[in-house]
Amino acid sequence: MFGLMDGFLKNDPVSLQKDILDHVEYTVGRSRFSFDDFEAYQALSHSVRDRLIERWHDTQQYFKRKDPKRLYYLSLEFLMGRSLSNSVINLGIKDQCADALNQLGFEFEVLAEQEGDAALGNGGLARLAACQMDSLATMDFPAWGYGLRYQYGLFRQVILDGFQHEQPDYWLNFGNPWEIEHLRISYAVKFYGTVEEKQLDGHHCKVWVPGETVEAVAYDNPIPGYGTRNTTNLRLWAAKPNGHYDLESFDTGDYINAVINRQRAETISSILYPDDRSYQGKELRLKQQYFFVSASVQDIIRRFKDSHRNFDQFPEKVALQLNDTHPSLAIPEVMRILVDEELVNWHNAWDIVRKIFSFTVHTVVPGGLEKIPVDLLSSLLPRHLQIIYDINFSFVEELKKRFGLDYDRLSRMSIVEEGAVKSIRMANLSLVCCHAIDGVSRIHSDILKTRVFKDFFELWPQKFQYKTNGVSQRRWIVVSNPGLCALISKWLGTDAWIRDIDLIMGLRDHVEDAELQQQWKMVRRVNKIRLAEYIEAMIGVKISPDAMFDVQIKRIHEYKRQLLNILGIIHRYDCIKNMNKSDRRNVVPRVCIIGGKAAPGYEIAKKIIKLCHAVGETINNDPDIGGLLKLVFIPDYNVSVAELVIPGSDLSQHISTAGHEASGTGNMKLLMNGCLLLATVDGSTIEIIEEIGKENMFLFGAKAHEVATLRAKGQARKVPLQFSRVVRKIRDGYFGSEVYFKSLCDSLEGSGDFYLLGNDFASYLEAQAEADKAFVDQERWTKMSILCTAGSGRFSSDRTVGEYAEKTWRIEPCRCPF
Ligand code: 26W
Repeated sequence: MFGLMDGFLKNDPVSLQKDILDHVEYTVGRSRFSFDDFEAYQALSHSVRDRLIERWHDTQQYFKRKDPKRLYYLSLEFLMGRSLSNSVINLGIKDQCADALNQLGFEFEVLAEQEGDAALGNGGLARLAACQMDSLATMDFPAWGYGLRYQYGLFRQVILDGFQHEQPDYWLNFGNPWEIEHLRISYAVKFYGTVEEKQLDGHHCKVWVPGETVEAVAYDNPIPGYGTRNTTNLRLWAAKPNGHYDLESFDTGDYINAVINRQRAETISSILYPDDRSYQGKELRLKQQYFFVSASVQDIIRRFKDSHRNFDQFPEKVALQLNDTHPSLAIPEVMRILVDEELVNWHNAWDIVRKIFSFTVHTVVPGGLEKIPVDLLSSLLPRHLQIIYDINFSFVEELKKRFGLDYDRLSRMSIVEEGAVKSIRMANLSLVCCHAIDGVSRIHSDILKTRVFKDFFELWPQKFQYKTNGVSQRRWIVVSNPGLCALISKWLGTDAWIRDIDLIMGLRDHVEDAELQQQWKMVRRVNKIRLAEYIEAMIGVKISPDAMFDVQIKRIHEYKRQLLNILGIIHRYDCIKNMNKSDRRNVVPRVCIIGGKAAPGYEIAKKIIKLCHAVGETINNDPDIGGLLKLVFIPDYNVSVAELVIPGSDLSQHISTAGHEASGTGNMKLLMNGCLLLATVDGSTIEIIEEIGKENMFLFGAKAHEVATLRAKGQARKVPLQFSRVVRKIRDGYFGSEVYFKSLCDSLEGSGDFYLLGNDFASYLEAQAEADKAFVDQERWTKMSILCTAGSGRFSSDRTVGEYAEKTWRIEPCRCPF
């Protein structure tokens, strides 16, 4: 092994340089005297990977020896983004790497840009999983993540003539140095077939005879903690054809087709579903869910059995967290393995299941709750359907005892939904079988308790908890905003806040210090210039860093109301056009930045993207407007684009119709970076208000408790004149494409406007005017910005994960010695 000493790889620049050159030659296969940026990136990554593997092994050995209770985090999606910068920072070797590269004539930042994103997720839920993995490792928790190794991540968004087009993201094309392929760690996952009754060792057993078997192969992605040797694991499964050949299928003589059929197994892990709205009831999606869940559960049980003789201690050693209901087939899978294969009796197995599972809900929209058609389940997973029916039978009996024959209630709460399409309600299954159900913010939890899962809350109030989401300050300050990171450490006199986020409050003591304010502004300006350069390079629009950068970056959804933002911009444009010269001097120049992907089948979201471009086209090319207003759409918004946009933003919008955003995590990232928020009183924003005070943000709009009444009013709702005027402009074709935009306009007027844009428009404009006023006074703005960062401590995923560890998972840190 390269640069080895005392069993550890050395981290000084000279040793690193030698390792990099060795990897150029032996791994990349290039001459050490001639290689380009990408090859240097590959060699550097492999040198970092070696160090990760070393720590990974030590950590797993240590866990094995100590045998602590472990957490397994099951998620169908992880949005990891890039790994290089994060890894070298968490390993504490960034400066040494930079030095080593400098002497070779390379620049670390340039190499870091060579890496593509690992985009194995859609949005908030998936990035939350990534931040929580970082916190789990940093806080020394014995935790592993489990997921799917999609060959195609979330589609790339390409904009042509203002329309979104989706291109496949074949992210493994250029290799992936951050994973370790373990061809020998694999499990058979079964599908289809029948269930037979048999006598086995004197037990009456159900035996599932599958119709198809697919192999799950492990790919491990080391997750290094910061300031610790602990390096945990994200194990992703890839589907491969099973090695056991059914001779019959080859006997037909059609050898070619037999092989091709088997090869189809790989489609299971080939593509991430890009819809973050509703459950589609597609067979492939169900196969993906079961595939990753079954391999993970088999792996977990195998590991437990390595050091335990029976399952008595299982609940003291294992906690399983379900990231939404997507992995909830893990519940019947654990039952099946325990009862059918390990011959644990049903009662004991059920006792175990009820103690080990917990789940988190990430949506408020009932349409987002998964339902699996019974027909589909009975053909794909016949044994699991039986198990679910058995669980439901006992549950319904329990309900009858408690509530009597209240059939309405019984049918609402049943795991099985009768109706045109008989289905399994995955949320109800999870509610029945988990010991804890978490919302992702306080208001979200209240909505779950009083509306979405009201019946279950009445039955089991103690199961309902909430853990407000958080984000990792390592990724969202240290990696993405090194300038601000250095400034924070300088003024706090320590960098300990990177592990202990509460210290960041200490910035409040310096908020009046003119020197800090000056330095704060400088750092922010450098970030704005970097962002301006990126925007010019990407879409050719020149913007001035003197303007206020106002951003809205998130998936495109009606409830997130990007449309409200665009209507506000049209209104602003109109106002400027109607101003005389002297009034224009008082206008605060703005650059409005919108970024986000629309689900491929979500027509209205796609129209919103087109409208954004059409409006931008008009405004940006209007010489009469000059530098006072620009609207740009940043294409292909993803984690690494976020890392660039967030540090360079002055104002950010989180303007969902109150009661619709379960939590929101973008608001936390922007807050940490000193970006002010313009927001509705929704999701985690409510808790942000408690931390930084409403005087340091711009709030507007109807409150969650008013929404139902407002909706009921329908056309009787007051809508300001400015709103109708702006919609009229779109209808009249001022921005072109009037036929295409008609349905968008219709959704805002008449009996439509479900998301209350018209109702909130006046107060939205007022909040925007307040933001303008605050920006004019740069000293005040800078102080508010500092107070945002200072007040962001509660929104670290370290806090979230700490709460889960204590209240839900009941796990303790297990710190591997250096
Ligand atoms: C089955 C289709 C589907 C797929 C994904 C439905 C719903 C989803 C996710 C739950 C959508 C999602 O990412 N939700 C977001 O989760 C974040 C993390 O908790 C929250 O901050 C956001 O408010 C929530 O929209």
